[in-house]
Amino acid sequence: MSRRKSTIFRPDLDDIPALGMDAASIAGDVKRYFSHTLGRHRDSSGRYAYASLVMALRDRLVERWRNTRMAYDEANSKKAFYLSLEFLMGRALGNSLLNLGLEEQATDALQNLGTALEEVSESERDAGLGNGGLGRLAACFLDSCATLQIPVMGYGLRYEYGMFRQEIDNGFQVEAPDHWLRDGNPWEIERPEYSQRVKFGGRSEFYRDQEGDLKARWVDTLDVLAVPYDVPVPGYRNGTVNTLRLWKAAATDEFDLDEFNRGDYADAVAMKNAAEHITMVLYPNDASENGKELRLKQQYFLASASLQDAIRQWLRRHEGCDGFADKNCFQLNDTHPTCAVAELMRLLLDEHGLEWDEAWEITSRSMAYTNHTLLPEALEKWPVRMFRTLLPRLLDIILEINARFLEQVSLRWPGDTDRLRRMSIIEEGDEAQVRMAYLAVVASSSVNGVAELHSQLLTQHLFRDFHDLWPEKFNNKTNGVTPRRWLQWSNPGLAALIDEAIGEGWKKDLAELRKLEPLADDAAFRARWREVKQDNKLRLAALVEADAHVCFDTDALFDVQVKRIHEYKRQLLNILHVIHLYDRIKRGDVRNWVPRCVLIGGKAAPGYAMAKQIIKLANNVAHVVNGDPDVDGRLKMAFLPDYRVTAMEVICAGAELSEQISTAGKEASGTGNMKFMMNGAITIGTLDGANIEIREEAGADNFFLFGLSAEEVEKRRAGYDPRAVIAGDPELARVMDLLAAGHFNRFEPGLFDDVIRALTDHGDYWMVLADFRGYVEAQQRAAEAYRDPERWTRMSILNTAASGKFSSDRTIAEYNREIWKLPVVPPKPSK
Ligand code: JN2
Repeated sequence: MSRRKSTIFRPDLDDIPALGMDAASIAGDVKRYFSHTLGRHRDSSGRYAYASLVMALRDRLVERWRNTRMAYDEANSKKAFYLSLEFLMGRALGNSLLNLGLEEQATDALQNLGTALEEVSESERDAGLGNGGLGRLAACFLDSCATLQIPVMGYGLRYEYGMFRQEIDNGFQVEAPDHWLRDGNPWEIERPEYSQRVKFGGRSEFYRDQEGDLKARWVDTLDVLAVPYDVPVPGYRNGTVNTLRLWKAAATDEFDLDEFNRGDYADAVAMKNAAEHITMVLYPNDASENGKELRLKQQYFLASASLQDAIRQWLRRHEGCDGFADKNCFQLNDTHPTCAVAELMRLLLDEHGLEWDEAWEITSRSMAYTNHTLLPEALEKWPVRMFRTLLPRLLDIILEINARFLEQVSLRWPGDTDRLRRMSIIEEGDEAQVRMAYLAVVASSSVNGVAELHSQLLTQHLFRDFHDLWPEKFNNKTNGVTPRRWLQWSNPGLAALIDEAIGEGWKKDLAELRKLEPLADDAAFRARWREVKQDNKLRLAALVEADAHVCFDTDALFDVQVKRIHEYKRQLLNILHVIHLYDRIKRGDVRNWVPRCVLIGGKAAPGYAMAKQIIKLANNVAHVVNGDPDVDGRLKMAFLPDYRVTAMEVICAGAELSEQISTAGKEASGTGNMKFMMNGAITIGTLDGANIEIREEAGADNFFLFGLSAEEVEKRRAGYDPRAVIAGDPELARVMDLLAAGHFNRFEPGLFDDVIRALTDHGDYWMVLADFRGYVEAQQRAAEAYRDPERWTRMSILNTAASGKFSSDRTIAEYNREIWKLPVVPPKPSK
């Protein structure tokens, strides 16, 4: 085959005229994509109308993307990389229109073409590439980085299957696969030219280089190709478009050839499959580790591809690695991408010829680690044996890091062998394990928790020894959420009312919401605030009707708990309260009754039996309560199936009471709590995670507090007797009796025995019963406040007004000021 001399195709793109941002230009482009690119002339599904509109928008994003990249290149500034196994992006269409300022134009364009934007938007699948809090936080952070115009790139995995779809069958959770890419994804751009090779297996080989120095290389590996897919991340009306780069695993060519030459076509295809399996599916275990080999492969695959890519970007403009740490920073989203530590060392030592001390200097200066949980079952540990077979060269490096680290510890605390054992990155035992959190702490210049209490507990417990050694590493970055998606987009009615009252400055500086405070005393404003909430409650009621088949009365108090199902989050406490209210109704204790609609939603990890039983219990209690004529509209309960980002956009706007009732000390921060607060819901909650800061901002009068504090929880454990609590509280005893008598499982005997026994026989680890009385009383205070609409509305306004701290813009500004230290780099405006 003759090859022509290759030339670089690099046409002058500067003379392409900027695309029109008016309705007519957009309509023209939509039409052309529909007819010429997609080859359609009619569409009853809305899918092709959707795809055409996205392509028209994508063109406009691409212009700004290029301007942003050129501005970053020109500034040659420091960059940060956000490494995360999860990015829970949800839908992109509404958010892109909002951030580009094209909502009206797109609405008009589609109207002129004979369809409605709202209808077309429904064709988009959620990008559900995350489990819950940690993944959605990463998505909010990307929005804030682009809005603040700082050079941050997200690195993640392009899972073929995202978070499972949850169906409810006879009250039980059933998981269905989420093949979200089936109809194609018009938001991504494949960039095979930036593919990277990732090694697995094989062995380390040591040799002497030309200078006679001992070097290592990783040989006899099976390589997998990492192919990047870029997703644009637009800032809020500022011309910046940052990048989320997602890696897909693919077989290498020689992989196929080797097998093929042995005449084993079927094996060749099977091997190809094994390679591509790495990014097939997101693990659905929110906050619990299960030590599966494929998960470690995913983690290393992300770390290696991303670091090689970052180094490739660096070497385009620099000779060698000097100065790399001054210009590059890697933020590790929990320990999941922590292989990056050893991988950067490997690349610097083995591929770029650095000495250990130089490589360690660069690595430890450029890594930063965020912890998202204190739950012991979520702390990642990988068997040394698994590392040895899968990533032998990384294991060498981890052991060397550990040896040098323990040397440092024994210099500081001579003879303290117990401390050495406690702090070692390798946990000894029947099966030696790598403690990923310790590796992350040792190798990072910054370690942060995600709310004040959580960061404090980290230094007092999990990382106490490390805090003794390096107090300066530890810091707090209280979480936040993007007000663009979680207020402006999800609640256009409230956003318009706020605009009218205090102007539009809050969209970029959420602290300005404080200007709403005086309006809490303005009766006319309160009436309008209520009208908006009423509209949003109607939208939420329609969702509940459609998906849970329960009819919510919009005059009732909307009491909402949506989040992953976990014992520490205590959905069970909420359900016990519902049973208590039901019991009160049945015994006629209904004086001054406040009608209430209780909504619970969330997914259980497929292997978490107790969480699945809690879902079944919620459904059964709802069935009994909703079907009992004695209840007579005083109480409704629904379990909403398939809770996800797009559902939360409707839920947070319509909620009035926000349930944040975790056992104190267990919820690192929470972020749903912030979305509800922004939208004027009032929190009923424990002193846990960011609830503490929410209460501080809103004021104690505008928060329904109950329960043991984190300290009290630990003190109370000694001698705690849940049966004595039941015996001492007749109303609780009645609730437990109803449960035990099978009132909610009449034709399903024994179904809830495990749930009941966890509370009574097994010591009620999560202190559900200990907090029951306090919770019931707080609920009573909430009901009383709700009976006075003026008072409730006042509290609601004051909550929104106080929510400014919980913008992820504030959080990201803190990460940047204290950790990343990146300059603001605005692009040149698009012509
Ligand atoms: C998390 C923390 C979290 C995890 C998730 C295995 C484990 C995992 C591990 C995910 C998987 C997938 C550790 O619970 C906290 C919230 O309080 C907090 O608001 C958010 C954001 O900081 O992080 C949650 N933690 F396969 O999601």
